[in-house]
Amino acid sequence: MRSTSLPTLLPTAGLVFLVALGPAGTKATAALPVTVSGTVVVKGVKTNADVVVTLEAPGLKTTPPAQPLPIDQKGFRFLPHVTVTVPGGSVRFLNNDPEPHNVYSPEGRYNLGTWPPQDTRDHRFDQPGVYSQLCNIHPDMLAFVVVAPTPYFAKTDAAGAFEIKGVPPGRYTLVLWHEKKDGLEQEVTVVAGKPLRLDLVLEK
Ligand SMILES: [Cu+2]
Repeated sequence: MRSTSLPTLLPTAGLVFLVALGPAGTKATAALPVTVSGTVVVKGVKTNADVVVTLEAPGLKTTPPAQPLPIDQKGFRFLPHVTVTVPGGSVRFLNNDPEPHNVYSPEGRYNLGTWPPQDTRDHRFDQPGVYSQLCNIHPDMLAFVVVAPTPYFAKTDAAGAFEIKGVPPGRYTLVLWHEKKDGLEQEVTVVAGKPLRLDLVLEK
């Protein structure tokens, strides 16, 4: 009733009133993205870090980063241990050690060869998936590149905390990945104007 009579009588005041308090105001915020955050506790491992959290739904568009994401080879380790990107995204391996390193991936079916200190190699990932990164000179070296089919992803810190900003309202499958766990899938609904907080446990 109000929405039909007010604009007729008081066009300007009516409009302001509706945007601020009325149903029109609710509509205006409906498309506003939401922050999805929370924690993941990973049972039976030393740290809650390096869990990849994704919010997946059919038809989500992804844009690869303009620059390759760096993975350092330093102290005979890959740093970071887990890297997340989207299809079309590249990584750049930098040998920061005094000896040669190699990179190969069984899942990716590539071997980038062996290269000397301070040299780099790039690799682009076109398909979603999890790709282990290994060095055939140093069998203890291991890293993962997770190629997510969604722009809405995060990686937990040592406390298990994660935050995904800018999620449009809607229904998603929340997917957790951890290198030593089976993972977890859960349906979640993101509601406009309501930041979503999730406290999750990875048991097995
Ligand atoms: Cu190596």
